[in-house]
Amino acid sequence: MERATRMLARAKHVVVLTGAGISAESGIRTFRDTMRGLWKDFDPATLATPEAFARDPEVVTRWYDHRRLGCLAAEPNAGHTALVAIERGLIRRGGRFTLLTQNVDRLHHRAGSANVHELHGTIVVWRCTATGNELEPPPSPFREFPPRSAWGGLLRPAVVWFGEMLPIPALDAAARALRTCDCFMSVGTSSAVYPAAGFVDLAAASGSGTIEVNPQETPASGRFDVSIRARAGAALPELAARAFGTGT
Ligand code: BV8
Repeated sequence: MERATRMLARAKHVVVLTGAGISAESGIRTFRDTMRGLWKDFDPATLATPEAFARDPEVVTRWYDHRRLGCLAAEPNAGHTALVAIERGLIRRGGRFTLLTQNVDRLHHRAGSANVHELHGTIVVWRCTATGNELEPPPSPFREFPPRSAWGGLLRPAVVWFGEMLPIPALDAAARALRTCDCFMSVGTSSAVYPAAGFVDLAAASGSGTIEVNPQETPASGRFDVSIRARAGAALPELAARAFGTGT
């Protein structure tokens, strides 16, 4: 924790990558945790694909609507608010902060993070597959599955499925930030999904210090300078307080 605090306290440009683990303490099941109840027999990795949507749009849209309502009902937790404190602390002292998230739940935005890039899109916005038009459905379940837009096409969540390209603006922002950062922190991700799982290597190649925050060891743990075995909701507020003297 001391080494990570020093890296953060000295940093001019911090890049943070987050995964489902930072939202676990908000009650949102992580991507690879087996889900309970209705969805316990479904493998997320097979449902989060264009092929699954083409094969069974009803099951896929029911799964995503179930998750969408869970995300809308959730609240940001101490981990999310600590990242806001770190961002504001850095800006106060003339530094820069870039948040790259794999999460689709919009909790970073709701916590108050300003410079957020959604690498895998967001579940709160849905897209008409006929016109490409996007909309933000109300916080109530769709009435029909698969849902259809007013333009007549099937609606799908505006997330990035496996085999789909990430949004170019988010990828560009990530590439630019990873070239110039001097402190890279990966929080709550199993480092299983690319290209995000390779960001630690890009940051290290730019001479950046690298920190992982995860209660479990991951396949990438050995590639970080510092690996903090702790929950995001515990480690991030402590890092924010030690490095920036701020509460969350
Ligand atoms: C692409 C959809 C170009 C929305 C998701 C090399 C380069 C490029 C691509 C590939 C490549 N190799 C393979 C690929 C293909 C593929 C891929 O990576 N496959 C993997 C399985 C090998 N990548 C792609 O297809 C990407 N597209 O690159 O386009 C292209 C196109 C075609 C062919 C090649 C290249 C698209 C990737 C996006 C896929 N969509 N989600 C949704 O339904 O959510 S990814 C999905 O996994 C989620 O978005 C999630 O965010 C992401 C990563 O998972 P995690 O966030 O890490 O969550 P997980 O449950 O795994 O882990 C949680 C962690 O939290 C755990 O470690 C746990 O210990 C920890 N934790 C728990 N509690 C806490 C905690 N940590 C802290 N505090 C706590 N309290």
